[in-house]
Amino acid sequence: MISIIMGSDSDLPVMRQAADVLKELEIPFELTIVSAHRTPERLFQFAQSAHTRGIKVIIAGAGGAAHLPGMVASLSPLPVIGVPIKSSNSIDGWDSVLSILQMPNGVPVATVALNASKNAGILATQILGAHDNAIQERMIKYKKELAAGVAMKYTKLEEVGYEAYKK
Ligand code: RP5
Repeated sequence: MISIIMGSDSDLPVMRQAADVLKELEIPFELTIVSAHRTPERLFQFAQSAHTRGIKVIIAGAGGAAHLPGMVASLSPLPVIGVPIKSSNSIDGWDSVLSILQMPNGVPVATVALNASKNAGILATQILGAHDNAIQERMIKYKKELAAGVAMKYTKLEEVGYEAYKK
């Protein structure tokens, strides 16, 4: 089971992409709001108990002064994937990226690209797949589908030429 948490419901349009890919890959997940600044007690309660509830990986998204992933990583023994979000209080997205990325030694957060919660879902699945063959098989299939999608595009592009090519 994967846990997807975010600092605010305003993060949902980005964070739902993690949920969508986990659904596609048939990985069970929960999704909720935990705010580092507005609900600090809830953050502590969540982070200290997640591993006791069968959660294996935490995906945490936040924007601006994005302390949620790092604080969860400081309290939980689980791997934490951080999703920096360009949110309403973010200057340009770099604030979110650096807040999540620049963790001190001893407290890692696996940080994906800005707004890349889909990649967070895929990475979480790959972590589960490292010790679950059925899940790993799904990732192998997923990668084959990615390659097949690109093959269709370059075959068409080479066939019709760049001027006639339409997406
Ligand atoms: C962060 O502040 C949240 O993760 C969100 O990205 C941002 C803005 O929150 P709202 O003011 O929209 O609730 O803590």
